[in-house]
Amino acid sequence: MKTAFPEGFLWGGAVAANQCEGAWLEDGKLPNVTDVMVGIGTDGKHPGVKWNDETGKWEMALKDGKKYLSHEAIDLYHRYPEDLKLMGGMGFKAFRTSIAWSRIFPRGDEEEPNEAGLVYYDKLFDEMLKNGMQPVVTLSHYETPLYLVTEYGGWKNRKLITFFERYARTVFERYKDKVKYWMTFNEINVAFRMPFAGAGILSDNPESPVEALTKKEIYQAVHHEFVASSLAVKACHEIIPDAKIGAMLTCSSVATYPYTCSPEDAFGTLSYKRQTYFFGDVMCRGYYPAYIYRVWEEEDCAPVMEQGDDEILACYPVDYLAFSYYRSGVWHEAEEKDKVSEGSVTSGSGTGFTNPYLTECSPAPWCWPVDPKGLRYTCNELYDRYQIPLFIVENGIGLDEGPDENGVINDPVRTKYLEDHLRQVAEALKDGCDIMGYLWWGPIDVVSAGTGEMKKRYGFVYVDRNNDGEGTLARSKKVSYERYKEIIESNGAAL
Ligand code: BGP
Repeated sequence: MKTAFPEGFLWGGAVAANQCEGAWLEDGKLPNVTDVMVGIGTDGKHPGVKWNDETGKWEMALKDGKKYLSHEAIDLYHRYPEDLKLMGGMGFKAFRTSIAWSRIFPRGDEEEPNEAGLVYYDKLFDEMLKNGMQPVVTLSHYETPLYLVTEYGGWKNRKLITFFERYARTVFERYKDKVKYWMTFNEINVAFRMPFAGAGILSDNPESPVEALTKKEIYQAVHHEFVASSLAVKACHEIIPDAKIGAMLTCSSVATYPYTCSPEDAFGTLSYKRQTYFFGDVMCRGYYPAYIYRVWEEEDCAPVMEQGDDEILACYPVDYLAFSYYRSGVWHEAEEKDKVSEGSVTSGSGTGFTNPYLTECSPAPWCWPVDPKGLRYTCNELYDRYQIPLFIVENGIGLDEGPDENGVINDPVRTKYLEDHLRQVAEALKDGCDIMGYLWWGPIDVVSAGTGEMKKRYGFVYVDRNNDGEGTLARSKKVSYERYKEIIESNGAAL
């Protein structure tokens, strides 16, 4: 059987420490930013922090009556041998997770790492390798240590570059023989839409932790992240010469289509897409794109840069571009431009207008439009623009499901989503796009990042836990499990 997928294609799945590990304060770990939010979408703008008048600083203040499901999550921290065996059972070649930065440097500013945290990831990566999977590791998946935010102001503060570089060098040294695929910041381009989760920053306004942040502050934080990311690329190449390190962006917004063929909608779409490209342009090309200088000048929001920063960006661009893709969007200039002028660079996937040409969407209340061809479109756009390898590190559909009376979890919608998207990946490969691999988001049910629910399930493996936090945590295979296995076994020929 013929397949478009190259030999060595990295088939697999992806999760993030904060959505699956649980054990949020175990073995020396301290909170990170996502630990004080139920969901980054639901209370990202009003996280569990309060202003302390005496110290003049923010401090953690979890909200009464809220369920922070991620604190225990699916307890992967203790159950990883069983879980990784299940992943290996599908024939995964790669498994993506993040290192929880605050397991390694609990506050974030220590000189020495926490050995217990390092030991945990040693065991986790060994187990992945034992089950035939290459670890693919994100250095921070919305996981800035909270202490760095409350004490230092998060990424607004240039000191975080030093702390991040120390952390990156520590884990590169420790795992250099085990991990050959790295990424710096998960979905770095959400910084404007979700500044606390994405860029680990809070305002200095006691009334408004997030909404009072200025654009200038966000550009500043992002600039620091860019420099930190480049220094991590440098360190990775020095310490692990045979490793690859990438940028990671949410690229659902790359598949944004003009609502009409009016030049207004066409240019509006371009401007909207630039809110995502901005991040790729700096990290893949190594310099700020021309169009951003106009924004900085007109809106007086240019970040302060130090001498030598441009050289760091230029010398250490990323090796590949990793991205998530879930859905496409529609841009209607007349309706959307007000929202844009409020938020200028508000990247991520705007919901936009309903696309009448798309007939499927994920179930309510999430309602994400399903657009497999949008994935081919995205691959082509990104490859045309950057000409570096692409890595699809998140794609999937969240469904509310459970076992039927016979204990079977039948999920044909997930299987169809998987097949339809993979067929479009095959098309993109035929188009000439260089794609390293495809990782399904949440191959085992995890806590949703956006809403903090268990109910929004992406897995081929079901986890018995509900939105109230009840359940045995037992794992069981859904029907889609065998189909993904078959596709992987045939290297895509069975599609
Ligand atoms: C991406 C995040 C993931 C993930 C996924 C699905 O933006 O990188 O962490 O969870 O989206 O989103 P959700 O969990 O909100 O359905």
